[in-house]
Amino acid sequence: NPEQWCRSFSYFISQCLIKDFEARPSVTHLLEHPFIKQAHGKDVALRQQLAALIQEQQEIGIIMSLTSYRHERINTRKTLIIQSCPDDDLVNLEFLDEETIICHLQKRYDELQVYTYVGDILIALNPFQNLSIYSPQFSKLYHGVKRADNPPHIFATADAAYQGMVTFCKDQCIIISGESGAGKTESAHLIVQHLTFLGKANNRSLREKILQVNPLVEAFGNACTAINDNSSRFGKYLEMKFTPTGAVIGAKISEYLLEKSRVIKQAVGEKNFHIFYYIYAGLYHQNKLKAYRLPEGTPPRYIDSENCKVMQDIVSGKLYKEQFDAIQECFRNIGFTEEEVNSVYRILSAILNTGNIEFAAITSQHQTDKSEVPNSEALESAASLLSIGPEELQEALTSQCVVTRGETIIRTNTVDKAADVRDAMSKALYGRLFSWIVNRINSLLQPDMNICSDDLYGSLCMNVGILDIFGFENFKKNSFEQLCINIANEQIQFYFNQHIFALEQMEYQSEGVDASLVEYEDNRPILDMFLQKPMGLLSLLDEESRFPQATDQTLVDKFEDNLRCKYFWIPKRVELCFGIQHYAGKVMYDVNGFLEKNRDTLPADIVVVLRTSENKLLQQLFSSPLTKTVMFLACVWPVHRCGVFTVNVCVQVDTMEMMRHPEETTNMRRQTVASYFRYSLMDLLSKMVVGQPHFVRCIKPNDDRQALRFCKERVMVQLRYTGILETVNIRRQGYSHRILFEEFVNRYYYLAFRAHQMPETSKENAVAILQRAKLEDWVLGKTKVFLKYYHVEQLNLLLREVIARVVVMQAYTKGWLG
Ligand code: AOV
Ligand code: MG
Repeated sequence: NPEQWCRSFSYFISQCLIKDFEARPSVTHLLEHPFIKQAHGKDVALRQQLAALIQEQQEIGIIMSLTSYRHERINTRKTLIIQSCPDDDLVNLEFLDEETIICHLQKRYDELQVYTYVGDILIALNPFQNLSIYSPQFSKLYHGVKRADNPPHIFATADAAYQGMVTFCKDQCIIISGESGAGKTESAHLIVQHLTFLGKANNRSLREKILQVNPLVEAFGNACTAINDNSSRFGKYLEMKFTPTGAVIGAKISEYLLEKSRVIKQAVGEKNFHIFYYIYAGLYHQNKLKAYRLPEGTPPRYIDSENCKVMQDIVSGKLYKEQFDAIQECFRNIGFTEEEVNSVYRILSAILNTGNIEFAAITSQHQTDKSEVPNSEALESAASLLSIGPEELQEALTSQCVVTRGETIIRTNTVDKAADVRDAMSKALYGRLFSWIVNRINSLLQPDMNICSDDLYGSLCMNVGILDIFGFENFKKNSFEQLCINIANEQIQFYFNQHIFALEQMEYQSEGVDASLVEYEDNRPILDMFLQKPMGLLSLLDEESRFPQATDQTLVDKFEDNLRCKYFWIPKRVELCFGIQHYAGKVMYDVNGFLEKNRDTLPADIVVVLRTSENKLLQQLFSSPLTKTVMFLACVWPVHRCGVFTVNVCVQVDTMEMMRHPEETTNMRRQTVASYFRYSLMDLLSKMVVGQPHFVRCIKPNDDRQALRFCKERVMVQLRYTGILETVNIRRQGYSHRILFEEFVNRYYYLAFRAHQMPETSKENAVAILQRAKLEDWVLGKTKVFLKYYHVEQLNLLLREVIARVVVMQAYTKGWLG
């Protein structure tokens, strides 16, 4: 298959010539190279031919892998619509105090310049209005060009990641941070949009599928909160998969910590997950409420939240209905079968009906703590939608089997307990349905194995990951969910600090380079307070959750006794409450319900009943743990070594526990939300550290969601806690790229030497290249060249130009261009 051959060829070349340049292979060496063997092991003649070709045409090989994706680009960049200017980058400002930076950002915001650079970091102010800068025309503009050629843009960040990936065959990740409502999710959409453009999916349907992943999962994972009408209630890491030449071939999402408690209860003025309204409105307008046994007239209790005119919106508004249609379209396009979608709707309707099940106490002479379901309509509807028996469901809700000393006894549930079991069932159903949808999307968007069938190619796909999590939250009342969300944000901030400040300083010191060290706010002590074992807050919470007699009060006492640091305090006058000094501000947490939320128990009886279902999807949800590749990650920090992050991997007894599913452990040492959360964070981190990071810092200019309103104080606070001011400093003084001499010469020797010259990978040759490229202000360390971000940009651009020239020349001599 010539197509495939060509790809492996070009990849092979890029591998041996770009990655390990220094070992210019001989023909015999090439023949034995594992890549060639793997790809063409049996066909000796082909291997020989290939090896000879590679020998002869090394340059073309590099060129193919570097520029074949962008041949047409060379001459097409003539239409600049807008000009960039020097103050696009805060680093260029003459005065660098807070006031100047703020005024500068304000001036830009007033002119609708919402993006600004701080060196290679992008600041994105939320415009709170639709801007006309995201059209395909703009995509074309931000396409393999130097950053300074265009005004700052989210597309430029996506482009930088893409170029980094194709040029150096290295995974990339884009980390978007900012508080709730700052624009992370919108930014993530725009990045995906631009990456699909750059990665020219050869078939349109793949492109559409990828573009519809976000809307689909967000319908299930986003909801209206007090701060944001489309607030992410889960963390999402979307990896877009590319071939080595940069064609998009698939995608994969990982989800983190869905806020399941929202299914059963929402704060005043907030709503349930979008999908419930979409489906209720959609079915209402299609006259199908009956078919899904949903109540007409009054909406189900779970979506009939206080202060939200739900029914009015559903009946008169078109919005929900249109969104329902859009979601159906997403399901269909991505490739869900009719049957699967129908099962999803049935489960969602069952959850809504489950919420309407009520319990009443039966008071007879002997028993007082027994409950029954007085009105069986909701119960029967739920059971029927779940394809289980209504009696069995009622039994499982109102009683529980307890095994003591080999004897099984049945205990009845009080009304309150029965309601808890009901809600636990709804949460479990929704949580597992969500994970199933994500897994299903992943299997539908796996890179097409027909295109890249051999192992060689399969292992080649490269990623650009995009992280969009729930932003920092501080409501009037903050609960366990906010705690988890805010810890996740602490972790991202820590990662940012590590990258921007800590690594930079360590590197300067070890390389003997003089650069004044920039002070920054290290949030590691706060993170330690949360995550340390065994005395961190999450560990203490877990320990307390294991005592059946524990109460929220004993939990607070435990915190108070054990957490002794300035970031934690217990206020005097408020009960069941504690305060945390987060990197982004003080937050008071209300401990009510912490233990229950952390235990997140689903009684075994419910699982047993749900497993009897005839619905295939439901069986799947409750039969085995959903596939989540569990890695054994202890609570560790990225450790910096030689310019790359490594993650210590070790096995802990505790993580073994996580692999089991709650219902499979009968004792109290089951998986808690906190332990799963800790594991998720480490899993996420381990994904992020393998890639080259790019940062987008979203900033919310005002709290009223108004366009063109720039609230100085609010922006100032965000700039301070995100460390933007320090970032400006370090980016101005610092050298964001530090490359080993060896790697540097291998990468850029084309700029100063002829291809066949094979220069020694020495410090002197590195200097020769730098001089030849006419760069200034770089610094030499003991083993590395220290470059500013714009040096690298300049070098890459030069490299691409040189290569483009060579390819055209070679192509002529080979007669390829006629
Ligand atoms: P978030 O993701 O950062 O919050 P969103 O991305 O959902 O915030 O943005 C909130 C709202 O701001 C959106 O619904 C848009 O109305 C508006 N917005 C943001 N960016 C843009 C843009 N580039 N152009 C136009 N409007 C924009 V949260 O998920 O709550 O942390 O948990
Ligand atoms: Mg969001």
